[in-house]
Amino acid sequence: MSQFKFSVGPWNVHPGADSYGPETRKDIPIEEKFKKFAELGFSAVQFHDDDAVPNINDYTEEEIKEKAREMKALLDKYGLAAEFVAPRLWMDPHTIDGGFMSTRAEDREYAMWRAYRSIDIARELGCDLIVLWLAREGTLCAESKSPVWATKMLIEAINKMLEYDKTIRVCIEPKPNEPIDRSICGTMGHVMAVSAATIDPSRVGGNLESAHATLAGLDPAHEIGFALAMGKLMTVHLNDQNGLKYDQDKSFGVENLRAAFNQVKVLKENGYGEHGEYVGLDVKAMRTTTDGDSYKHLENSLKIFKALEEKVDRFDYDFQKKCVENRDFEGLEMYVMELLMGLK
Ligand code: XLS
Ligand code: MG
Repeated sequence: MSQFKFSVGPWNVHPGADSYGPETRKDIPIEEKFKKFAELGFSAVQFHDDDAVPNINDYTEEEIKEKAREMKALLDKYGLAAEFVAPRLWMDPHTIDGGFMSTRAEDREYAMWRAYRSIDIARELGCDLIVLWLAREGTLCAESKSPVWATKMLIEAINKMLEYDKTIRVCIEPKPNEPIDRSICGTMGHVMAVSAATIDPSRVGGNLESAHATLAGLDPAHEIGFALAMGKLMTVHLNDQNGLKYDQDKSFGVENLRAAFNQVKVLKENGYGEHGEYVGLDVKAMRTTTDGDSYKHLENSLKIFKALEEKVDRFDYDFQKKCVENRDFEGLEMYVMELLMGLK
């Protein structure tokens, strides 16, 4: 039995299209996904603004709130909560050159419109958390915008959100690249600095995604630990990644088992979840996965996470202490490997 509550987004179950090929699976209606998420033991659903209110541009602010209330009723039907709402600032024509730091004022205004609607939707869904994955916030051409100006535009946008709703919390999900070439806020360290620069740092934190930390050449558990040390880890996106290439959103633990073990360990050791935080997944099935296995990557990720919880529960902290005192890190490392391989 896990000590954690888990969340997942509807985009984690998808028809398999990628940049180089069409869909390979049937699309699944969101209500069917909610039913299965509840059956798999998830407690909450992550949303983009237009997951909750499709075709969001076509509606007035009041109509958007009404449609969000309809989505809330659907969540209630399956006993699911909403964890967060994320403005999807990477698909609309207004976000071709980013949102908050677009070089066009009308596009920056559009990004704020989506950010404010995300807050409205979050409130109707009963949650107080906004996630900003800054997909296109940066440059494709380095000289197209000043990194100083762009960073200040991000802080200004977050300040406007904090003023729009006096208790909403804003959580940046850092990623160093893709689809952008040079990201403005690529690691948890950047997120903590941006948080400190806002009008209310207590309401601005981070969402650490395992694959994004790996793409930055950093250790996910250390990125998690850094945010925990600052008291600003608002959620996580656990998954895995095979080296420095495109974002793979692989099932949790399937590539880097020891790194996954240490992510679970740092969460457990530091009381993550005690203030209602969820363990969020951001995983995608392989394109080759068949319709019948559309949820298997979610099941696998949960199973691996829970198995690693048991490994952490069995971790011999006395042995660790002795190894550290004797500077026997070879012995400690081998103990961890034996624990993970089931030899201990
Ligand atoms: C990227 C983001 C993305 C969601 C949330 O990893 O998590 O998957 O769209 O914005
Ligand atoms: Mg993510």
